[in-house]
Amino acid sequence: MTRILITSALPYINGVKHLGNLVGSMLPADVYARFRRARGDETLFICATDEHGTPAELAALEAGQDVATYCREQHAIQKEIGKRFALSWDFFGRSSSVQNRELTQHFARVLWKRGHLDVRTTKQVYSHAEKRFLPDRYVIGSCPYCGYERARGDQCENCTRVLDPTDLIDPRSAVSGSGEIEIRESAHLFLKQSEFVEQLRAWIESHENDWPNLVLSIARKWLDEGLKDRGITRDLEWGIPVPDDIGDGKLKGKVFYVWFDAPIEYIGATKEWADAGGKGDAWRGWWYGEAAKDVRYYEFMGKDNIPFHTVGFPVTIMASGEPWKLVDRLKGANYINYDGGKFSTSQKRGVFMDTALELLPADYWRYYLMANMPESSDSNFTWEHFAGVVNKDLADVLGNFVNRITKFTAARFEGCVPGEGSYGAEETGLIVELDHRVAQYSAHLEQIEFRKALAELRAIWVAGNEYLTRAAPWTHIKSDRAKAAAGVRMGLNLVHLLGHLSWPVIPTAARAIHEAIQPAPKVIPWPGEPMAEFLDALEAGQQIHAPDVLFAKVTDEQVVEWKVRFGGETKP
Ligand code: B3M
Ligand code: ZN
Repeated sequence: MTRILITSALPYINGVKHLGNLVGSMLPADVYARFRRARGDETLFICATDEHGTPAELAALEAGQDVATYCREQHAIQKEIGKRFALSWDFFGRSSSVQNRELTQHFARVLWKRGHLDVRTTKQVYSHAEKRFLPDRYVIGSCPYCGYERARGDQCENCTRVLDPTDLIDPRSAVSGSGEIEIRESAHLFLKQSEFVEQLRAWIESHENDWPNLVLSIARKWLDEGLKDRGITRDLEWGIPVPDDIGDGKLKGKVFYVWFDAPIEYIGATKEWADAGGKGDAWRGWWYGEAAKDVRYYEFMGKDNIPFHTVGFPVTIMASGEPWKLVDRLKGANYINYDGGKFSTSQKRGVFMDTALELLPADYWRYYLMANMPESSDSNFTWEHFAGVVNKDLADVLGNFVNRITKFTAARFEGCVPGEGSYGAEETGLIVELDHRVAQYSAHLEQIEFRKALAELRAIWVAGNEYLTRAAPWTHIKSDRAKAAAGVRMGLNLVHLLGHLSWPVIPTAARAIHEAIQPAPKVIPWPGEPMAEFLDALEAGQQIHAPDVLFAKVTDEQVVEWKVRFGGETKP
């Protein structure tokens, strides 16, 4: 039996994440984790806040807090919101944990001892306005490759190339806007990535059949452009300190670069999980050597994070010479735009996880986002589109179906599964269709093809609804009670099936749907096949109940109100 290890890119600590962040990493990882658990696979789903780096320091400054306090509070806030979005992390750790500090320092020591790190004197941007070094993303300027004018010093958002602040044309401070900046010399540790090009290429090509094109093309582009050695330390106060035994005494007071320690936190958070649960060495069993041989490791992230996961982190692992697990399947997402522009944390543009939940429960968002996940290209959020999808798929199809059949059962069959009548050609046809569709849905989920999977899930809801319209038990009840009863029995079995199949995507509603029929276990398992058996499994005479309205429609007034409140390109 393979065990399934799942990590989602670690949300940055500087504030609540927007829906674009959610759909790129945490949400698809959650749907996949739930699917795997439903299928009975031993699954570990790990996430954490990414707490180091300049943005954390500056966000704390802005909030008037010391960084440690700021991070502790923000971690608790993100954890709470994740729970409310039904993100089923086994553990939600912190990259500032002791566990991560020890592991990061361990990797650095091993890399140093093995000769894969160098101390080099570098030129850093020092800002007089801020009286501090301004590393990576807090220097902005024009991208030397594509000309994008607001490229950050760590990476150009437009062409995804990784940059150094000194590569930027016309650099200025992103904090103050001040161009009064000076280049100063500072010693830093460099990871000699260039030594690993061949090994990396072989590893990446070994995945040419099981990684999405988006991931492969970004990884290859990086290698083809020639891999530069990478600075892995920074002149910051907040971060994991470089231990004294590294760097021949030239690195006093420096910390590791956030992108060096953040991926290591995938392992660190697994150790946090084990420590918190008194599980001893169990964390190693997911990551290291022989013990982890049966683990399949899946990573989920937005496309801007792909280089760090196909090159940066793998080089750290390869250079260690230790048998840590490398990723098996890597799912990268494109961007979702907010009404014609970008979602943006710094500009507070778009809908954020906390405000989304003020408007509607998590399942509305989960379904909409997964059904429109930016998989093969960027996608665009508009309020009209959102309202249309919710009203049609969730309210008219799924909600209406469950409502019609359970209400009718309550009114005409004393709220019990009727035993009379038998399935005929209509039911047999439906069973054949569902055998096919459920297998497809499952295959798409397994392949992490979410849009296809969700289209199939929707088609299954529609098939149930259409069956009920054809079977029309409300018509037959007048003349042929047995025929009506068979239709109702199938309808209730379908409700039960939808509770199972919908659980990975809309867990709260799926539970309510399932519980209309019978109590649901914590993990609602994948339905047994074949469908003929599953769809005739409910006992005659068993009591059911009609749930309250599952999904309310989004009204035109709400669309106008939300457009005014959240802004966007299109006018209300
Ligand atoms: N914190 C995502 C970001 O803010 C970044 C992911 C780290 S994954 C190890 O771009
Ligand atoms: Zn660029």
